[in-house]
Amino acid sequence: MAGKHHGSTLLEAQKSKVKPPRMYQVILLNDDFTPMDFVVVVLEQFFSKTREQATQVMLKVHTEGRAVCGVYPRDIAETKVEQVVGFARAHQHPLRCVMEGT
Ligand code: TYC
Repeated sequence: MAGKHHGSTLLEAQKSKVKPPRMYQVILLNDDFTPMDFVVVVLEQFFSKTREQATQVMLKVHTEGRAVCGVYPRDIAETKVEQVVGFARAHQHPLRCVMEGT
C-alpha cells in the first residue's frame, strides 16, 4: 500500500481486491429438427452476429455438434440461454443452448 501526499492530506491507496468476473461460454448444440435459418436468426438476434458470422457458427454446430456463441459473465450468460431456449420453444423447435464455466 503506497501512501500519497495530496497537499496536507495523506491518502492511502488501497490495493484493489476487485477481481474480473468469472466468464461462461454460451454453447449451441446440434439437433436434427431446428431449421438452419432459425439458428442463423438466433445468432443474429441474441449474439449480435452478422449474417455471415451467424452462418459460420450455425454450420460449425451442424457439422461438429456444438459451438461457442459468446463468452459472458454469469448473469448475462444465464439470460442468453433463457432467451434462446424461450424463443426456440415459442417456435416449437427443440434447439438446445447451455452455458459452461471457463
Ligand atoms: N442440424 C440442423 C438441420 O440440419 C441445423 C441446426 C444447426 C440445428 C445448429 C441446431 O444448433 C443447431 N436442420
